[in-house]
Amino acid sequence: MKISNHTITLAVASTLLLKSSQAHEYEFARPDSHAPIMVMADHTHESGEWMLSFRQMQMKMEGMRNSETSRASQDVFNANYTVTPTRMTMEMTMLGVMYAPSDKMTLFAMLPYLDSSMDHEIFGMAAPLISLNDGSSTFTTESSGWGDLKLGTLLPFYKSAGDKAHFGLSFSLPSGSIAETDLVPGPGGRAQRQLPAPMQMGSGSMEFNPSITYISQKESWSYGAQAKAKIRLNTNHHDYRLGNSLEASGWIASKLMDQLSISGRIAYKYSEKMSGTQSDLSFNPPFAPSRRTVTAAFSENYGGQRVDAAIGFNYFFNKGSASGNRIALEVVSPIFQDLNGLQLETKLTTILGWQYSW
Ligand SMILES: [Cu+2]
Repeated sequence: MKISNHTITLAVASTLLLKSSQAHEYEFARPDSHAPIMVMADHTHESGEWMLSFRQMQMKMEGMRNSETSRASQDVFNANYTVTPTRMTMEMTMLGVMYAPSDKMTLFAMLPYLDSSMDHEIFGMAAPLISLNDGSSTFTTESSGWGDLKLGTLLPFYKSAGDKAHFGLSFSLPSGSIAETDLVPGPGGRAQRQLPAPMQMGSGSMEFNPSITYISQKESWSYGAQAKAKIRLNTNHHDYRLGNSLEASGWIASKLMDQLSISGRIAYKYSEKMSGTQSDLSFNPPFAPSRRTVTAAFSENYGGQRVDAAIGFNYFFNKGSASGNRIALEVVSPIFQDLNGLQLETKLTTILGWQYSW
């Protein structure tokens, strides 16, 4: 029996045709077409589409750490600091808008509102000297306000069946205050004093944020990865510049139902030390010239590296009057922290988000 070349060609061609018609086409209308909610600039839109988003994030930090080891307040006092942070909570509300003037470009803007609180402990012998009047050796500072406005564009550069990739280019403008003060104990007693950088609303610097994102969608699951950098372009008017950072994140998501997906994500973040000096804060108290003020006043106590693990859920309203709405939740926990100098350890971060596109 003889099979002609034509028959083979036909057979191969029809197999390929069948395969390609079964190959997954990228679908926007499913819960995992957006990354886990903590990932920003993760998706692009089609020409003429708008999206509004609202994220509510709570980040908790507690206890001090040097490198990979937890440290007690006494260890911080032994390192000659007069005050140590013991706990910090940051609540952030992030408003976002996206618009695609064409399939080749999505524009976005994001503006955070921050509400932070930091608890401190004072070195026992110094407490009476920097006068808390009530004799207490702890105090809390608070600050809140709008943060830095971010404006950017997302540029898709690759699309093939269920796979997509885009570049992100954005700038963060120093719109957030870096002059936040609160009642802080110090030489001469409790007074309104400049708060350290982690309690400020913005970085005070112009920032350039490039990113690259890749997403692959299968029939009932998907995965994605994003790398991004934060490059601080100038020293702010308080004479310091927060360190540049680099972050890589990878996730996998599975559709549990048409409307609901579950995700797992791992992220690695590296940040440099601060450069410059927060001169309002980093001095040696006159009553004890060998001692330093608070850890967060000194540049060497900034930066480090961290690995986070996260679990998340995305819910997409795909029918009815709520169609186009999305809600999402992600809970993030560090699994590795290697911090420069002495800094607060990050604990749990939770983020709840709502998105609506039309
Ligand atoms: Cu969007």
